[in-house]
Amino acid sequence: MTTFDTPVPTATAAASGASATDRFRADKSPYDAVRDTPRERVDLLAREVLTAVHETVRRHKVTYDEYNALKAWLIGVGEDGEWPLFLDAWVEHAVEDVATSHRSGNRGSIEGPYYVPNSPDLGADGEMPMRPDEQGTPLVWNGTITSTDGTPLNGKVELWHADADGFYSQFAPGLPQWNLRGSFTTGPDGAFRIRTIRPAPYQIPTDGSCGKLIAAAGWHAWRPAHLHVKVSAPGHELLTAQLYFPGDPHNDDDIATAVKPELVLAPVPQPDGSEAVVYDFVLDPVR
Ligand code: MBD
Ligand code: FE
Repeated sequence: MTTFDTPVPTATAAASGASATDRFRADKSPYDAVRDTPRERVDLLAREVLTAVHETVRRHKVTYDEYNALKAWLIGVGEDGEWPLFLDAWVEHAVEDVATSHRSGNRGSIEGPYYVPNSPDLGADGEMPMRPDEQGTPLVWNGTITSTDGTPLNGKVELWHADADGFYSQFAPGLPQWNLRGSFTTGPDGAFRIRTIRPAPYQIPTDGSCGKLIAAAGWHAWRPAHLHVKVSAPGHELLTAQLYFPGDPHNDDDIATAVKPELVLAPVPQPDGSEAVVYDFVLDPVR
């Protein structure tokens, strides 16, 4: 089944799901939010979601077999560690839309399950950590961070993305810890220059419970190729976004519903085979 001279990373749903679950739990703020949400709010939201479920059951005459299939599937999502994946793929986009609707700067997109804080600081101009033989078209990205009034900002771009096989470091085995994860800090001119490679389109793990839902419903598992960023500056709202590439067949058909037209890059092929791109960020001051 395998050859022994070429180790091929096998990313299982259970392994990347367990990593995503551990990563989420390591950050205490979600549990603070559980404690801090008022009883009236929990009552309202929980009751409304349950009522929507009851209405679906009645409207479509859901059977006991279907109810038990749901129960088995929900148990499996937890066992596979896929709650972060499930929620970020099918729910987060609506939360993101509400959370950023007031902004006049960039609004961004969902975070997804694979962010890791404190990636290596590479200054204002640097190359993402990558293997010597990292595959993929080289991408050189020039940009600035400014405030909504045009003032350049001393800020930070945290960038993380999959490799040319669609794998994220720290969630798939066999990759260096910080592969394709880095932080770029801007000076007083707000400018940064990032060298990386173009990631591949990404298929969410198909061997776990999310994959079973996708197969059972006849959906597909693809996200278009994307770069993830968190852009921050003192006194400004944190921007979480993703950037996409023109012509990707899944830009119009993203399993996570996270593509917006203003997030599609316009890379320009260069004589040396690389691509150059300009993309700037505008942050809203904290209200
Ligand atoms: C990803 O890489 C991702 O960005 C999202 C939103 C969901 C699953 C995998
Ligand atoms: Fe992603």
